[in-house]
Amino acid sequence: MRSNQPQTIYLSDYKVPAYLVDHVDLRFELFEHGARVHSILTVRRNPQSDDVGAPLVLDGDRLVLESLALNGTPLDGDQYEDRGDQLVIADVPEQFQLSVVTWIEPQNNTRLEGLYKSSGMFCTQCEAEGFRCITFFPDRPDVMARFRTRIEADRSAYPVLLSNGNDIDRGDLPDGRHFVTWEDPFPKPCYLFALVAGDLVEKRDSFRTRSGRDIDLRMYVEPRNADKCAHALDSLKRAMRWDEEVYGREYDLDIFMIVAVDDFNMGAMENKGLNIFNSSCVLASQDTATDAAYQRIEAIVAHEYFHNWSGNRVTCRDWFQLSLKEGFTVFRDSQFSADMGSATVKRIEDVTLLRTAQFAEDAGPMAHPVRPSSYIEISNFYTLTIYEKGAEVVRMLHNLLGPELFRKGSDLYFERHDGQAVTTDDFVRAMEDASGRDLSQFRLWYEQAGTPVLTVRDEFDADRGVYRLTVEQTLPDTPGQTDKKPHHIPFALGLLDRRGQPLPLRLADDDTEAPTERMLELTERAHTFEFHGLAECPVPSLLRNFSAPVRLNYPWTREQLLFLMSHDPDGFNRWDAGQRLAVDVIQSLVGAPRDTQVEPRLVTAYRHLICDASLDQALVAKMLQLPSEAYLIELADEADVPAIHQARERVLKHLAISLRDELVACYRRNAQDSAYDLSPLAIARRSLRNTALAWLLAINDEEGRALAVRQFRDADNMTDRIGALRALVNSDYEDDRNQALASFYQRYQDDPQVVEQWFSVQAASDRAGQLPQIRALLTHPAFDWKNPNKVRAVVGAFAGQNLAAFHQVDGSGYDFLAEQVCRLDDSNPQIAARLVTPLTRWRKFAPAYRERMRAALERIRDKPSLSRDVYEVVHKSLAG
Ligand code: 0A1
Ligand code: ZN
Repeated sequence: MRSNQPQTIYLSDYKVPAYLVDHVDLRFELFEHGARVHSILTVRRNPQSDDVGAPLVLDGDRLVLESLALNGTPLDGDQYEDRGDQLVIADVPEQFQLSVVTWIEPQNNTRLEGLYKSSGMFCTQCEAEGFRCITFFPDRPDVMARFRTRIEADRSAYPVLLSNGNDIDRGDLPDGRHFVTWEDPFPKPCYLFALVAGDLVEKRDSFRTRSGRDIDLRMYVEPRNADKCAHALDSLKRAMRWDEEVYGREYDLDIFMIVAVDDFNMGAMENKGLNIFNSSCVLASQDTATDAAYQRIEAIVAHEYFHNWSGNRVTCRDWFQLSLKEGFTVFRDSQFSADMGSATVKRIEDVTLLRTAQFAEDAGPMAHPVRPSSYIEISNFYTLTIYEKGAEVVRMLHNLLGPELFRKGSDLYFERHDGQAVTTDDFVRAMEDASGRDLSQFRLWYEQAGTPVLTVRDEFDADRGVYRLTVEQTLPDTPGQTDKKPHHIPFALGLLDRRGQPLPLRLADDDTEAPTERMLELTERAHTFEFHGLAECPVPSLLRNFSAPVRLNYPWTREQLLFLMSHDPDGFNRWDAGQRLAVDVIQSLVGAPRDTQVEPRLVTAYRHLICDASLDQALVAKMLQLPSEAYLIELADEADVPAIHQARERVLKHLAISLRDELVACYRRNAQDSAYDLSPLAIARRSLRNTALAWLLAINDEEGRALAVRQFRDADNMTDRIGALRALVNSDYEDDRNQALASFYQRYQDDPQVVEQWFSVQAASDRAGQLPQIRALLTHPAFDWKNPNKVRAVVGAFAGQNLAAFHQVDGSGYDFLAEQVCRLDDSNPQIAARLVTPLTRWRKFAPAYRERMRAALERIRDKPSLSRDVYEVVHKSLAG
C-alpha cells in the first residue's frame, strides 16, 4: 500500500552484493497470536564488491524488530536505521555475526507471502521476495547461505515440523511444546527457504538412485487427503528416474518432501528438499481428479523436482534471469510429459497455450522479453513469456544443436555453474562452448519482446523441377522496443507430393541422399530456399512440430489443409492443418448473414475423424476440439466477441447436427468397458465420448441428454462425471442442469478441490455463468475470498473463459472485474494483479468494448493506496 509512485528496478543497475551471508541460524517460536523469529547471520564483506565501506543493508517487510546485536553486543537505536522496508547498519566489520529478533503475525497474513497459515497449518512461500516478510535479510538470489532451522511449537496442534535438508535434532519443551532442528548442507538463496508446521499425515515411499543411494520420499497432507497421495509419489519417482536417464542428474539430499496446502498463490514451489504444493496441483483420486488434473500433477511434481538442478543447485543471479530456471525447467518437464504419454498431444497442448495466451501477452501492453530489463514488482513477471516462451527458446536450442550436443551443453552448464547464481547468458555460453556453434544472434531471443511473424511465399518452376520457398520475418514493435533485428530461427519443414508421399528435400541438383525433413535456419530478414528434382508442385508442411514460437502465414487453400489433415507425417501439423481450416471457416462466418453456408468439407473431414477408428485416437481427440474463443479473439484485429462466439457456436451446432448419428456411435464405441487407467488411449477415449456428449447436448439431442444423465450418475471417475455435468450445464435442459449441479455439490461439498471445479464449470458456462449467477456464487457458503483457488475458479473462470458473458456491451462484466480486483488488492495483491489480465488486452477489442474496458482500468487505477502489483499492471496497460 503506498500513495507515492513505486520505483522501477533496472537490470542495468545490477551490482554484486556488498556482503555475503555464509550461514543462517534460525529459530522460530510459533504461537497462535504470532511468531518470533531469531536469526543469527554469519556475514562477511564480498571480496568481489568494489563498494568498500558500504553499509549493510537488509530487506524487511512488515516486520517488528525486537532486538539487534552485532557480535553479541546489542545495537543502540543510533547505530542502525529501520527504514520500514530496509534495515541499514552503517558501520560493520569485515566479518561478523548479526543477531536479529523479529515478530510477525502469520495468522493475519492474507497475502500468502512469507510465513502464513493455511487450514490451521503454518507454511511459507518465499519466492520471489517473501523471505523479507519473515526476517531482515539480503533478500536476493545471489546471496547463497547454509541454513539451520529450529522450529518450536505446540506438540499436539503441530506434531509435524518441517524445513529444508535433514532433521538433526528433536525434543520436548516445557508447556506441551516441542522442537525439531533441520540442517540443509547446500548453500541456497533465501527464496528457497521453507517451513511447515501442522497436524499432517505422512505418506512414505523410497527411491534408489542410480548410484545406489536410498532416498526417503515423504508426502504430508491433511488427514482427510491421505488417500490422494499415490499419484504424486509415483510421478515423483518417474521424474527422478527420468532426470537420471535423460539429463544424468541425481538427487542430492537423503530426504525429499512434498506438502499440500489449500491456500497458495501459485501452483507449487521448489524449496530445497521441501516442495510445497497447491492442493489442486498434487492431490488426486479417481473419484475427485480429472485426467487433465492427473496429467497436470505429474507435470508439476516433475517440474518442481527438476528445479533441484535447474534452479536450486544452479540458481538465478537476479530476478531478471528468472527464465534461466523457469524456461529451462518447463522445457524439461514438457520433454518428460512427452515421454510419459503422447508426445504429439503434449506438443499440441503446449502450443495451444502459447499461441492463445503467450502470443496475446506478447502483443499487449505487458509484453516483455524473456529476460526483462526492468520491472516494478517481480511477482508480476511469473508470466507465460518467462515460462512458456522461455521454454520455447530452450527448445529452439535443442532443435538447432540436436539432442546430443544439447545434452553436452546441459552437462557443461551444470558442471560449470554448480553452486552458483548465474545468468541466461551463462546458459547460452555453455551451449555455445559445448557445441562449437555461434549463438550470438540467437541471444536476441532473450532480449527482444514480441512474436516474430514469418510470411512464406512459394513458386514452382516446372521446367527446371525447382520449388522455391521464400521466408520473410518481421518483428512487431512492443512497449519500449522498435526496429528489431532478425532472429535466428529453426524452421522445420517437409514437402508432400499429391499422393501424400514425403519428397526428398534436395537443396542442390546433385543432392542425392536428401532427407525428407529438414531443420532450416533463418537468420536474415528474408531467405529463399530452392528444392531441386521435383516432378510436380509440392504441398509444403511448414514449421513442423512448431519448431519456433512464431506466427506463420502461408496461403494454404482449404483443399490443401484438408490434404495435410490426413497426410502430413508430422502429427502436430496434421492437427494444425485442421485448426487452420476450422479457424478459416469460423472467421468467414463472423458477422456474415445467417444463411451463409458452413463449409461442407469441414463436415466431411470431421466425419472421417470421428468414424475412422484406425486413426491415432489421442490425436483425433485433440483434432475434434474446435479452436477456442480465446484463440479466435487473439487472431482477430478488432475482436467482436459476441460475433465470434456466435460464429463458433454456429459451426459447432452445424457439425453436431450433420454428424449426429456418428457422434452417438462414437459415444457408444468409446463407452467405458474396463477399469479406469491413464494410458493415452484411455484418456483419448474419455475425451472423445465427452466431446460427443457436449456436441449432442449443444443441439438439445434427447438421446444425448439421456446418455449425459446416465453418465453423470454412473461414472466411476471425475473426468466422466464432470464431463457429463459440463455438458448438462451448457445445455438448454435447465432442470437437468440444476439437478446435476445440486447433486454434485451434495456429494463433494467436503472436498475443496472438487468444489473449485464445481464453481468453475458454472463460472465458465454462458448458461450458468451470467453476471447475476456469478454474483450469487460469490456469496455461496463455500466461496472464500482468502482462498486463491476459489477466486480463480469463479472470478478468473468468468473473465478468462466465459468470454461472451464477460464482454457485455454495457461494460457490466468489466465493472464487475474491476470491483473484485479492488476488493482483493488489499488482502492479496498478487492475485489481484493476475485478475486484471483480461482487461489489459483492451486495445484488441471493437471500439464499444474497448472504451468500457479502459474505463474499468481507470477505475482500478483511481483506487486509493493501490498495491505495487496492481499499480504496475494497470499503469502499463493504460500507457502509450
Ligand atoms: N518457482 C515456482 C513458482 C512460484 C513462483 C512464485 C510463487 O510465489 C509468488 C510461488 C511459486 C515454480 O516455478 O513452480
Ligand atoms: Zn518453476
